[in-house]
Amino acid sequence: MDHDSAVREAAALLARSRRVVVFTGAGVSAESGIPTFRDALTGLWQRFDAQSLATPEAFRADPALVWGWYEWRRSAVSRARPNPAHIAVATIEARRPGTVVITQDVDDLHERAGSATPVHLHGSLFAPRCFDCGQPAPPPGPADEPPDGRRLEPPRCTACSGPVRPGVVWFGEALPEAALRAAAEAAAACELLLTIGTSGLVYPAAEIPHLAARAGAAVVQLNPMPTPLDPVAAVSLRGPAAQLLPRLVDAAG
Ligand code: BJW
Ligand code: ZN
Repeated sequence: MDHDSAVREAAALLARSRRVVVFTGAGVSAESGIPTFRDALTGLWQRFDAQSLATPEAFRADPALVWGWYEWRRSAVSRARPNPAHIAVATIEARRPGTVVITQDVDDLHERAGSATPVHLHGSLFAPRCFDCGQPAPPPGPADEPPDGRRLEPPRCTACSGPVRPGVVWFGEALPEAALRAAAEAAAACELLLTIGTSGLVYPAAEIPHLAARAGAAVVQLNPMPTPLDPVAAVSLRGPAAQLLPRLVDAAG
């Protein structure tokens, strides 16, 4: 299928669907300048891959390394702006009340584009808590721009003086129960699921598009690269989300 007919077919699916789920990954924020999770790291962190830093074991072994990496990312997100893909997602929601946005991203770019209550499956960069006792910690002040490659000692918990950690879900940790339940329910009940900018490699989140497909929904994928979600996608639009999604949304009306 050529590009234009794929956009037309995806737009026709969107136009006739009332219950829509938008499922996003790091690729939706790529054109806001936020590196995807599986991009190569820079600075101090170039010796690591992101997967090796996003674990409780890494934090336990070297809290300053991991906290510094997350503060560097938080500062990049704070300086970034939502891109046309985030805005197109919010437009889908505005035109189809009942749309559920489910994101694996720990940034706040969906919210800043106008999405009301995206379901965050992997937590948030803006909700730190104590590593030892779980007490929420005040969000650190506005993220200054830390020089790329700075280790940073995490703040200490006011209740138990344990180290404060980012409020994200690391490998081996359970996803927030309410968010996972809401995502699974929405996927099981939707007519159309748009999966945007995710490699579809990380479980249980990657189960969500499969669940929707098994329940009879059409799955439309936007990604410049092939992914393991290709087999369940009725239409795969190969290209950057910030270009393709606004076209799709305009064509669907
Ligand atoms: C563009 C673009 C553009 C580029 N436009 N697109 C079943 C099978 C195998 C393994 C497991 C399994 N079940 C569980 C596991 C283990 C593990 C796992 O999945 N491992 C796999 C890697 C093999 N899962 C877990 O450990 C999970 N926990 C768990 O299972 O707990 C069990 C438990 C139960 C009860 C009690 C206790 C335990 C937790 C997973 C947490 C994942 N966390 C991270 C880090 C979050 C914090 C942080 O950001 O630092 O979440 S990992 C990372 O991957 C991050 C992302 O949200 C997630 C998904 O990545 P995403 O978004 O898909 O990004 P990329 O970079 O992979 O892909 C970007 C895509 O964009 C690419 O396809 C590009 O082509 C595309 N793109 N430019 C559109 N312009
Ligand atoms: Zn504590």
